[in-house]
Amino acid sequence: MHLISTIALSATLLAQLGSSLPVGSSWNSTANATQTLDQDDNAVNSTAANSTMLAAEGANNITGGKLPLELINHLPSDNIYAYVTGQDASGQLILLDSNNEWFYPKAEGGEGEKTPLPDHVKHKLGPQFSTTKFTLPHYIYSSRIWFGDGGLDMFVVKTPDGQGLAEPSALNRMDPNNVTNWGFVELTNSKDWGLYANLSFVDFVGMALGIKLRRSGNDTQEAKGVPTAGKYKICDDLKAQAAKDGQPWGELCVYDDKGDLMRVVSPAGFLSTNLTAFENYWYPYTNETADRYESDVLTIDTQSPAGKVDCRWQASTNASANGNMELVCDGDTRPFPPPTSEDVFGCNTGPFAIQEGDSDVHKAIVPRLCAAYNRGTLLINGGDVQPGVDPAQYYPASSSSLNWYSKITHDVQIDHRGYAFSYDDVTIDPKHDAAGVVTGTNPELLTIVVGGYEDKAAAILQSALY
Ligand SMILES: *[C@@H]1O[C@H](CO)[C@@H](O)[C@H](O)[C@H]1NC(C)=O
Ligand SMILES: *[C@@H]1O[C@H](CO)[C@@H](O)[C@H](O)[C@H]1NC(C)=O
Ligand SMILES: *[C@@H]1O[C@H](CO)[C@@H](O)[C@H](O)[C@H]1NC(C)=O
Ligand SMILES: *[C@@H]1O[C@H](CO)[C@@H](O)[C@H](O)[C@H]1NC(C)=O
Ligand SMILES: *[C@@H]1O[C@H](CO)[C@@H](O)[C@H](O)[C@H]1NC(C)=O
Ligand SMILES: *[C@@H]1O[C@H](CO)[C@@H](O)[C@H](O)[C@H]1NC(C)=O
Ligand SMILES: *[C@@H]1O[C@H](CO)[C@@H](O)[C@H](O)[C@H]1NC(C)=O
Ligand SMILES: *[C@@H]1O[C@H](CO)[C@@H](O)[C@H](O)[C@H]1NC(C)=O
Ligand SMILES: *[C@@H]1O[C@H](CO)[C@@H](O)[C@H](O)[C@H]1NC(C)=O
Ligand SMILES: *[C@@H]1O[C@H](CO)[C@@H](O)[C@H](O)[C@H]1NC(C)=O
Ligand SMILES: CC(=O)N[C@H]1CO[C@H](CO)[C@@H](O)[C@@H]1O
Repeated sequence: MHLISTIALSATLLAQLGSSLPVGSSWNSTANATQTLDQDDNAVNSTAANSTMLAAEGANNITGGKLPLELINHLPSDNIYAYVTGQDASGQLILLDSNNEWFYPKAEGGEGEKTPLPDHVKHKLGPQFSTTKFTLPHYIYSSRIWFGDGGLDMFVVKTPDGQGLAEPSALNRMDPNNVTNWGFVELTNSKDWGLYANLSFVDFVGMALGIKLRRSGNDTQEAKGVPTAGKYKICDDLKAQAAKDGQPWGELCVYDDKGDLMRVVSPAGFLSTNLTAFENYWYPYTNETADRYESDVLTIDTQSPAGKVDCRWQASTNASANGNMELVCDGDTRPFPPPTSEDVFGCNTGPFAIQEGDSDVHKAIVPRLCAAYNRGTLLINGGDVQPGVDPAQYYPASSSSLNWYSKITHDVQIDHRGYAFSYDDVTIDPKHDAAGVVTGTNPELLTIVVGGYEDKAAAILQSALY
C-alpha cells in the first residue's frame, strides 16, 4: 500500500467553474483538501513511495517542474508530429520549443486573424517503435500534448484576453485537420498539486494513445487507452446497437472522403452539432427512475463532509414546471428537473448546469447523478446509493437507456479506463477509477504510447468482460 495525494474537486467541475484551483483527480468531489488515498494497485515499493510522498505533500518541487517525456511511436508512419500547448503559471499561452524551452507565440494582425504556428514548435517523432525524448522545462497548466499523422494545423489568434490558440476540432466537419489521424493527452503539472494527466474520450475516439507515469520511488501508474485499431471495433459495436434500438449511434462514426473511418465522436459532441438527434431517448429511463424514487429514497454520497444526502422525486411546485416532477435533495438549495438527452450526455446543461451560488451539496450531487444516468445504475441492485456499485455493474443491458458510446468505449479500452463522458471520474473509491487518470507529486517520467497498444488487443476485445 502506498499513499498518493490528490485533490478532490472534479477536474471537469473545475473547468466549468473556471476555477483557479489546479485540477486533480476527484472522487470526493466537493471537498478540496489534500487527501491521502489508499491505492495499492500500482505500488512497486510502498515504503519508498509513502515516505517520498509525505516529504513532498502539498508540493511538487523536487525538479522545479522539469518533466521528461518519452514518446514511443507504435504507428507504421514516419510522419508523426507532436505539439505541446498549455498555459504557464500566469495563464499565458505557451508551446514547447525545439530547444526544450517555452515559446510564447504572438499572433500577427488584428483580433481574430489566424497566424499559423511556427515549425519550431512542431516535433517530429522517430519511425515505428522508436522512442523520442523531450523535456518540459517548467510547470504547465491545462496542457495538451497533441499528435498528428502528417502534422496538425493550429493557429495563434489575438483575443481580448491575450494570445489564444485555435485548436483542431473533432466535431467541426470542416476543420482543416478533418482527414488527419490525431489525438491528445491532457496534462497539468502544477507546483502546488502535482501532475495530473488523462486520456480523454469525452469528445471523440481518434488516434489511440496510452500513458504511463513514473514517480519518485519508482511507482508507476498507467492507462492503456484503446488499442491501435480500437476505433473500428467501437464503430462496429455502435452500429450493432443502432440496429437494435434505432438510435443514431452509427452516425457517431466519421469518415474521410475515401470512406475510411477517421474517428468516433461522442453523443455529447454529436448533439452539439445536431440538436435533434437522440430526442426523447432518455425519457423512458428518467421516468422509470422518477417513479421508483418517488416512494423510495435515492441517496447521494457526496463523499465530502456533507456525507450522504437523501433525495426524492416529487411534483414540482414551480408554476413554470407545469406539474412535472423534480428531484429534491435534503440540504440542497435547488431541485433537479428531469434531464433531456443533451443534459445527460453533456452533464453541463439543464439540471447539471452549475450556477453561481450553488451550494457544495448541489455541486457534489451534479457529477454523481449525471454519472448514474450515463451508466444506467439507478435501477439496479445497490443503485439507491450513488455512487454505490463498482464498474462491473455499470451499463446493465436491462436498462432502457444507456450511454452506449461510453459503455462500448470502456469495453474496448485495454484496461477499461479513460474518460468517456465528463464525469467519468465519479467512483466509489480510487481503486475503481474508470477515468484513466495518472496523478501524483514528484513525477520523474511521462511516457506516451502513440498509436496505442496492438498486442493482446484482439483477445481482449473478444473477452471484453468488465
Ligand atoms: C483531464 O485532464 C485535464 C488536464 O489536467 C483537465 O483539464 C480535464 O478536465 C481532465 N478531465 C477530462 C474529462 O478531460
Ligand atoms: C523500498 O524502498 C526503501 C527506501 O528506498 C528501501 O529501504 C527498501 O529496501 C525498499 N524495499 C524493497 C522491498 O525494495
Ligand atoms: C506512511 O508513513 C507514515 C509516516 O512514516 C506512517 O505513519 C503511515 O502509516 C505510512 N502509511 C503507509 C500506508 O504505509
Ligand atoms: C518544497 O516544498 C516544501 C513543502 O511545501 C517546502 O518545505 C520546501 O521549502 C520547498 N522547496 C523548494 C526548493 O521550493
Ligand atoms: C474537410 O474539410 C474541408 C474544408 O476544410 C472540406 O472541403 C472537406 O469536404 C472535408 N472533408 C470531410 C471528409 O468532411
Ligand atoms: C522500477 O520498477 C520497474 C518495474 O516496474 C523495474 O523494472 C525497474 O528495475 C525499477 N527501477 C528501479 C531503479 O528500481
Ligand atoms: C441529425 O440527426 C438525425 C438523427 O439521426 C438525422 O436524421 C439528421 O440527418 C441529422 N442531421 C444532420 C444535419 O446531420
Ligand atoms: C417523462 O417523460 C416525458 C416525455 O415523455 C418528459 O416530458 C418528462 O419530463 C419526463 N419526466 C421525468 C421525471 O423524467
Ligand atoms: C470522502 O467522503 C466520505 C464521506 O462521504 C468520507 O467517509 C471519506 O473518508 C472521504 N474520503 C477522503 C479520502 O477524504
Ligand atoms: C422555476 O423554474 C424556472 C424555469 O426552470 C426557473 O427559472 C426558476 O428559477 C424556478 N423558480 C424557483 C423558485 O425554483
Ligand atoms: C471544503 C473546502 O475544503 N473548501 C476549501 C477549498 O479550497 C479553498 C482554497 O484553498 C478554500 O478557501 C476552501 O475553504
